[in-house]
Amino acid sequence: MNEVPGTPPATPLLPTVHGPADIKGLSAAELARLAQEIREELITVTSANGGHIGPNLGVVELTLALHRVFDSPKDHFVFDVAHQGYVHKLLTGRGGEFFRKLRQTGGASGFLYRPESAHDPFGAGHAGTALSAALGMATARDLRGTDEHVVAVCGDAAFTCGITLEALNNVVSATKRLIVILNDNEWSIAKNVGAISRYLNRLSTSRTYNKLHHNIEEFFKSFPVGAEMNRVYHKWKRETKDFIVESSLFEKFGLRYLGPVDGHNLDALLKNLEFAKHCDVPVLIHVLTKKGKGLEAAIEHPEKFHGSGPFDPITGESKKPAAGAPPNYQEVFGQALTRFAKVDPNIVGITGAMPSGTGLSLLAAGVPQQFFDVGIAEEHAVLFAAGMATKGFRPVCAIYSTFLQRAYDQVIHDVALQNLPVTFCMDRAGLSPNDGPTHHGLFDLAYLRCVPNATVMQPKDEDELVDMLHTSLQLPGPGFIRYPRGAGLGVRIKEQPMALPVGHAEVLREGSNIMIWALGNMVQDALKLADRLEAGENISVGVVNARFVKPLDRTLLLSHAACIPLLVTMEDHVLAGGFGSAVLEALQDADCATAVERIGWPDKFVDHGTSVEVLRAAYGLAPDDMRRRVLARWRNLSAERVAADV
Ligand SMILES: Cc1ncc(C[n+]2csc(CCOP(=O)(O)OP(=O)(O)O)c2C)c(N)n1
Repeated sequence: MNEVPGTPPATPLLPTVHGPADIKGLSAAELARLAQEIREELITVTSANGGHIGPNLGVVELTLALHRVFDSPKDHFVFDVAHQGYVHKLLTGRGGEFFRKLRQTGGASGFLYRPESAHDPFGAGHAGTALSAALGMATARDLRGTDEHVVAVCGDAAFTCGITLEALNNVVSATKRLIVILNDNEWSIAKNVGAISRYLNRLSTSRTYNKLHHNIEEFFKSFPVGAEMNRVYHKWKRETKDFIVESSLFEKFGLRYLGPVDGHNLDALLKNLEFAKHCDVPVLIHVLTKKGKGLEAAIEHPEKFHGSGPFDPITGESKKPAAGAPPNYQEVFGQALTRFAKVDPNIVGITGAMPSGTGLSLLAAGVPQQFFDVGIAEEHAVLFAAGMATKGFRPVCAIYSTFLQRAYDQVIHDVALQNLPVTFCMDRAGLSPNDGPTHHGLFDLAYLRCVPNATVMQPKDEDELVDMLHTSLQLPGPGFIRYPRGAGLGVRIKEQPMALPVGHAEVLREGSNIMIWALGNMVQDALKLADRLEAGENISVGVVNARFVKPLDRTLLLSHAACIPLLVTMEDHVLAGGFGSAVLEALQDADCATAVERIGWPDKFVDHGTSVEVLRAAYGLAPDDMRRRVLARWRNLSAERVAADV
């Protein structure tokens, strides 16, 4: 912080802010000091815990201005994605220790979250929801006849989402009072893509538009300030601007366009928000911000610091993985796809704004003409893939499990119904612990298992992931491969991938009393569980790597069910409709009453937490819990069998 030499350091302001009321009386200098303290706190906490540091550093002044002008929680701020809500949390009584445990068990969620605060009117985590939700709130307000303000805070990449555009199309027919902030930093996670992004760039750099705007403002500033003058000024500005330069896209949708405004100039932000507050038409304020402002490394590497793991707060250096650490699944996927695409020009990779997260940036670097980033547009990504598949291409859609939820209709109606050969690589299947319920990939088996023509699989390690990709690229219809966040097991990756026999499981360890059927990343846990079950007990426990959930290896399953008293299923997925359910259905269809103990996630939204292990323990899935449950079931079964024999 800049201090005048010889003057005592000012008392920190941030600890005195317990709610928005505490910033209302601060002077301009104090607000600037508070902004600096907030940035320091953001860097301290995210450098330790990881988090969305870049987006939050960019919205410090904007969030301060929002809380200064509006009156939360009476007025509502709806943040798109809500990954940039840390500053809002710090200003709404969620600082101190709670914020220090950001994204950890018992600490603040990384997103807006209704149960966390009355200041979070709408939770999120997925992109593109703010404008629709805010419009719904504004319309509800109008129907109730109340007078609160609703402000949607949308990033520029939100305008690559179909839903945002659908909402934009409805704004004027729904309400006269809505404030939309377009927080334009030119970045999605990667550089923003598409025609709207290019348009915004032209709008914010158009010299004619901006010069005119500036000149009119200067002209009116020379008059005494008054409500009437203000009104005339804005009316005149509006009309003149529309007359002299083509009106903005937003004006064509019926919103009053204000800006572009320097998003780090508090005074300009306050003036524009004050004006918007008194408008009797929906308003969009185009705010230009710098992602990562206040942290050199984050400005230089906006993609890396969009959402980062822990890093050095001074240098921005991330913690390096230990030498010889296994590669991440997404890295293995990206490398394999690039290798395959180099020899087959029909293979293309498609991402919805997640090139680095999915590993597709490797494809972009290696075979750029076979790589497509379509923006945050999962529905379009899947349809686009379907279209390419009709022309003989082999598209690979790399979409996180949680985000594929958004394209469910396209999966069914456009890909599966027409049996088009699109491969879906669903990273982050299973837990995304620090992000929490919006990001856990715990539902994909349930929503895919019921889709005709789908082949659904999960590899036990990264080498099998490559085999599955290779296998899926030869299927006549859609293939879905799910795999977890983070590191693989460190197994050797074969030079030549193997085409797996579809619908066949792999027995890894024979057993005669209990057979564990495990899926994907649970196979390792199953092998450990088998050891722990056998230790000190007179039982024999086998393990199967299920590989395919659909089609399930019924032949092997029924052969086990015929001679093994207890089957256990293990999956990193909710129990309802998942892999264990598939096993139960297969047994039921064959009139087989073999006992099945299912291990998976309960019928609850799983919270955010410090790690997978911590969350598993919290939901009764720690190694000891699993052993206890299976043993109890085994003992009950044994007791029943003894009783039956008697
Ligand atoms: C449906 C969906 N797809 C992908 C993501 C991953 N994602 C999180 S933030 C983000 C970029 C957001 O960019 P923008 O809205 O411009 O905000 P900024 O981070 O630049 O402030 C993306 C793609 C998501 N959250 N939701």
